[in-house]
Amino acid sequence: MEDHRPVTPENREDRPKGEIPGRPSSATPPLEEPTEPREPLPPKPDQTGPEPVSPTGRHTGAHPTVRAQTGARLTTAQGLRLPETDHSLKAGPRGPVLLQDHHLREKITHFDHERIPERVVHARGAAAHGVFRGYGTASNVSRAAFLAKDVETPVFVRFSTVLGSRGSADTVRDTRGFATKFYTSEGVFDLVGNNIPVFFIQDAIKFPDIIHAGKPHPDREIPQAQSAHDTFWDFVSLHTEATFHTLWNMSDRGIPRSYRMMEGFGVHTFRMVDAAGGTTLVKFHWKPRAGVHSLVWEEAQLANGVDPDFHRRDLADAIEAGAHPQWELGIQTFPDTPEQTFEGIDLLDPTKIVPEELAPVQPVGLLTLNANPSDFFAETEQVAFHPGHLVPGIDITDDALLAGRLFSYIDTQITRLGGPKFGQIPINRTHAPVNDMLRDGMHQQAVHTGVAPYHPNSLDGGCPFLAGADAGGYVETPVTVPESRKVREAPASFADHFSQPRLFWLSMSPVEREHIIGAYTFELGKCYEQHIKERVLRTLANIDPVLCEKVAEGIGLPAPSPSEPLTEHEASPALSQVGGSWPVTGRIVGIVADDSSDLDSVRAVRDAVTERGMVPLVIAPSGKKLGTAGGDPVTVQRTFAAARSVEFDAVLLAGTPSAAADAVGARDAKAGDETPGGAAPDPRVLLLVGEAFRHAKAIGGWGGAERALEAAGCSPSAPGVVLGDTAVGTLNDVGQLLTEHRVWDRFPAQV
Ligand code: HDE
Repeated sequence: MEDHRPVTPENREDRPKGEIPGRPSSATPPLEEPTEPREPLPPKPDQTGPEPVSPTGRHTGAHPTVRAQTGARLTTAQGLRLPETDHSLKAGPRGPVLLQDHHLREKITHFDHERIPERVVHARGAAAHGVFRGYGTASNVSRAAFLAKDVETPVFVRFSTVLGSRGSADTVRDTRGFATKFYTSEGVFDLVGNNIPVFFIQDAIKFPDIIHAGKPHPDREIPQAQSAHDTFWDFVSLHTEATFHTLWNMSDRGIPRSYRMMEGFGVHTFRMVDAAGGTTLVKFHWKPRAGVHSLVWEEAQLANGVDPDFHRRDLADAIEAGAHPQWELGIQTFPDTPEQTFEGIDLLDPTKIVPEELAPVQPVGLLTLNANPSDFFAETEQVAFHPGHLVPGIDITDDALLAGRLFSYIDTQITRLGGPKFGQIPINRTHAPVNDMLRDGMHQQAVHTGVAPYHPNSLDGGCPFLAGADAGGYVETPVTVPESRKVREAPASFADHFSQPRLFWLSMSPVEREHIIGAYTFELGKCYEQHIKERVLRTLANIDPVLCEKVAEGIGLPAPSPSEPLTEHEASPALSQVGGSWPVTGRIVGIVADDSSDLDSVRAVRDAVTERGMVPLVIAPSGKKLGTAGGDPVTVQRTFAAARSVEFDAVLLAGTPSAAADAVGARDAKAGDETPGGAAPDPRVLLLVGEAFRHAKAIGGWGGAERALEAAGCSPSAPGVVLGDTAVGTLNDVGQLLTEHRVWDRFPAQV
């Protein structure tokens, strides 16, 4: 039976983070192949589909618990028990393989077809199950049942990068998808959003263009999962409505610290409908309880190599450890006027935000992710989102970007999931009763009854009956469509491509501006074509002259002057990630120690980290427990060889029993890569501490740790370096620093 206990101080030592319960780990003896048959693990409660019974009591034919594994014995797909699976059927041990071997043919044929096309965008992702609880605060604007007070709705959320292929790395500079499937009592509602509130384009017809430009070059198929190449910058500098989204990508938002620490946005304006038919325009926001935090660029690049699954692992580990990530769903509301503008901002333009200071985000419910998928393919890969999966109380607007999406998402599943029946795949099944008149097709799972899948009919007693609004039916809002001519045009206000990028730039703190400058300088430094770099600089000049000058300096080109007047703005503090204080739950604290360390203090600080809801990882020269000679040995989670700074939000250097003794990492010279002469800090510890310092992470130490700090090139008097008298005292200060995510003062502010 799988061990789903949350990790606690009591059991943590036996279950180091990242190790899968029930599988061999460093703490459990290696498993030999078992000899007794055992029932497979039971399904998690959320692995079963909804009861497939229609309101009239008829069975729809779908099995609610189609499970791959039942019984303890190996079978064919037809349920025939098998005595052997390691050898093909042959005419003698050295003879030819016989074609009659059904098991061989079935096994290989199935294997040959195991892969399905990856998503054309958002191919790489990670997902989790959870629950959404409505606050009831939206009930005055929407009749949606799942938003009502204390209604709990199961959800499945998939996070993703956009450009990379399925096997690409997590911490690339890119937009992140944030797609939520709500299995509501009224049918599935999909909120298919991103972590950036605006989009590159205003009309879906341009989607193939931006994606072709962002994907690898068609000749060599490089670079993978990057925007740092000529075709991307060629397109976004020619197509300046992409300027704002690109600026968000170049900001810290393009490299989130964790999926758990991202905002989410519905991007388009939606229309909510209340019980009386009244309408309100809204924009959706997800606000992470853990705060909005990012990596720094060097850290992101290192993580891509050291741990390409950085975000995927972080999400799964946090959920397994019981640190369930949470977001509040919020809405900005706007009167549904014929102009569909708010404070002069066109609400149908998906390249524009409405600053939160003008329209505050009102919380309407809480999302908690509390279970990892148990089958990546069946759930994370096969989940199919669609912005047109709506419920009564939520309707669309005439946003031309959204209109194209309403077509695309169903169309793409037909290729990706092999036909129109993807709604019957367990992860996609609605939890509401289904009584459609869709019949047949590839992969039909349901066995229908009745003879009249058409309307009107008399042979099936007129069933299924239609549902008006009073019976929970989805009735489109009867909005007035303005009288007009057929044109291929956009409204005049859509031509403003620079005022909001400028608002964003002016709202950034100095350190965030430095990061933006660094990002453009890096990306353009990867381009080959000079005229493309010059064109990008011309767009930057229209955002801000300082931004343009600094990037121009970095790539060695002259800075052009703006071609449009620079607009004036009040800063929007909600756009900045710096400032504020956030919970430290789930943050990873590395504790560097070795056998010469004061192990009582190591135990004390490790337990104190856990008590504060953070995750301690002891880092030592080898995987051998520390202090085996006496007392309670300390389990090691990371060796010096396997640990890299990117994994830790803060690093603690354990002292020696005597403050005068050698610093952490000091050990006698033994062999190989160890520093000759002994008692010198290990170079891998120095690298770890030096990187943590460069990446503005909190660093603490006690009992002689200053020697290692100095050797790593970080001054003990620098901001965010804590030298404490005791281990727990040091942790208290480091924990305080962690609430601000990074030691921002350590970055030189020049703009
Ligand atoms: Fe998507 N998008 N998109 N998109 N999108 C897809 O659907 C598309 C857009 C978003 O985790 C595809 O099932 C068009 C905006 C997410 O499974 C595809 C346009 C936003 C995901 C598709 C857009 C998104 C997708 C690929 C321009 C934020 C991943 C596979 C009109 C509001 C969902 C699939 C998941 C996936 C089309 C623009 C978010 C091809 C045509 C704007 C989070 O249908």
